[in-house]
Amino acid sequence: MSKQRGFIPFKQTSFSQPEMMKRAEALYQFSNQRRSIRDFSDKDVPFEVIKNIVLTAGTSPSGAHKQPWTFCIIRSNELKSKIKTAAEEEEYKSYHGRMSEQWLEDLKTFGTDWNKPFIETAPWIIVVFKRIFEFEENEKRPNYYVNESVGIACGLLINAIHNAGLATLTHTPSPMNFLTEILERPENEKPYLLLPIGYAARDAKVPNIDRKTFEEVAILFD
Ligand code: IYR
Repeated sequence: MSKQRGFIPFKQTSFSQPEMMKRAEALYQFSNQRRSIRDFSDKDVPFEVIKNIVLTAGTSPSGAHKQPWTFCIIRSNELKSKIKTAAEEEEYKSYHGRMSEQWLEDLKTFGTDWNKPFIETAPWIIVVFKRIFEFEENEKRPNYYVNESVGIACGLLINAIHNAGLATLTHTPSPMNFLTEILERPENEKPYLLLPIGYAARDAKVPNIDRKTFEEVAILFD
């Protein structure tokens, strides 16, 4: 049984209305500059920055506050090389038979293929694992809303990376059980997302695409 620790007072950080409006608009404008990047520079990024990014992701809400995530933070060239080789092997099969014609057509906009050089070029890779259950005193204990919790944590992670002036990509090699083996994760963890982190290459290009408008994504029930 987990220990109950009662309740403590909460003090909201709040702002005047003009300040609130300025902050909300500024965060939107800044977030709207984020792009998924596939061409990375090999310029290094201090570990302290990566640590704070991961700590930010860990502020995510989660089902019953189980915090069902593990962030594998990888700088080792040997591991990155193993991961790249294994990811490309799976991706090659995906691009040559496993993905539907429609899927391949939909990806043409992004110019992706089975080659994943960014796994080795970016100074850091984070592989996020979801913890589908916990072992406590040799017994299995459930986690709740694991996909939702880890998805939200990854959203915070991505915005924290952008906030630091760095670039990332949500890479989901499929299937990705090779990550369990290479990173020697226990059976209660399943790979969820791979994110290279670093500076965009000087000559990086991004697809010329738009975001949906407010009217396209929102319905106001006033
Ligand atoms: N995982 C593959 C394919 C891929 C799928 C989607 I949906 C994308 O938005 C982008 C790529 C890859 O990483 O190339």
